[in-house]
Amino acid sequence: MADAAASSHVRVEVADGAPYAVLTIAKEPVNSMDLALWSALEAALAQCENTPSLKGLIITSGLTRDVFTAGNDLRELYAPLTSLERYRQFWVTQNRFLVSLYRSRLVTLSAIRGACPAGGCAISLACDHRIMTPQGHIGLNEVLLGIPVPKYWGMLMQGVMGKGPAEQALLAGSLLSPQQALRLGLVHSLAEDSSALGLLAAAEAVMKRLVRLPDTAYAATKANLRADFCAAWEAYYPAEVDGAWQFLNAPETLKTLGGAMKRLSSKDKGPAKSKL
Ligand code: CO8
Repeated sequence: MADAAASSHVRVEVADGAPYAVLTIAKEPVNSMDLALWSALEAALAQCENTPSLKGLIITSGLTRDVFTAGNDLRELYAPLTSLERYRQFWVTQNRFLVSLYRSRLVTLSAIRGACPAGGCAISLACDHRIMTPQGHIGLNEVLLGIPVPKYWGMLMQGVMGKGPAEQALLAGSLLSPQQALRLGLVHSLAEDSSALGLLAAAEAVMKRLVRLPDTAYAATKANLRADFCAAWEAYYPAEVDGAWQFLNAPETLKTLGGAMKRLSSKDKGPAKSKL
C-alpha cells in the first residue's frame, strides 16, 4: 500500500492481500500525543478509509517499552508551555480524529500493550474492539491530573462499560488493571502472549473473523448507532476549548499538572538522571 500518510511516528502496513491495515504508533519513549502525532493519525485513518480494499484497521504501539500511549503530551496541556491558539488547534485535531475513528466504516480494533491512560484510552474507546496484554493499565485518569474528563470521552466510556461502573472509574481517575478492565467490559479479551508479536497475532485472529462479516451491513449499522452521538460530539468539542483553557490556567490546575510533569521526569532512572 502506498503509504502517503506515513509520518516518522505513524506507520500503516498492509500484508499482501490482507483486507485490513495495521497502524503502528512509535514515538519513543512513550507515544506522548502532541499536535503532530494526532495530525499524523488523522491522515493515516483517511488513507485507510479511502482504500476500498480495506475493511479493517488495527491500531497498536511499536514502542520498545510496554506502553500503548502515555496519552496527551502534557506539554500541550500545561498552559505556560502553550497558547490558546495552539491549544485550540491541538484539541480540535484530536477530537476530529476521534470522531472519524468512532464513525469509521472500517472494523476498528485497538491492540493495547501495557499502559493505556487518558488519550490512549480515548483512542481505544473509539474503536469497535479492544484486546489488551495481561500487564498494564487502562482508563481515563484526568481527574487525578487535576483536569476534567472531556465530556464525550466520558460518555464513550459510559457507552462501553455502563453508566455506574464508568462514573465510578471516571470520578476516581482509576487506571484499571487488564483483568479489571476485562471484568468490567472495558476490553473484550486479554492476549495470552504479552509480547508485541503475540498481541498482534491475537488481534489479527479477531480481525480476520470480524472482516468476514458483511461489510456494508456492518458499516451501516455502526452509522445508525453512532451518527447522532458523533454529530453532537462534533457540535460540542470546538466550544469545549475556551472553558478548558480557563481551567488549564487556574492556579490549582497549574499546580497539579506541573507537579505531575515534575514527578514523571524526576523518576529515578539511574545516577545520571536521578532527580529525587
Ligand atoms: N506527556 C509528556 N511526556 C511524558 C508523558 C506525557 N503524557 N508521559 C511520560 N512522559 C515522559 C516522562 O516525563 C519521561 O521523560 P524523561 O525521560 O525526559 O524524564 C519519559 O516520558 C518516560 O516516562 P516514564 O519514565 O514515566 O516511563 P515509564 O515507562 O516508567 O511509564 C507511563 C510510562 C506509564 C506511560 C508513564 O509515563 C505515565 O503514567 N505517564 C503519564 C500518563 C498520563 O497521565 N497521561 C495523561 C495525559 S492527559 C490526556 O491524555 C487527556 C487530557 C484531556 C484534556 C482535558 C483538558 C481540560
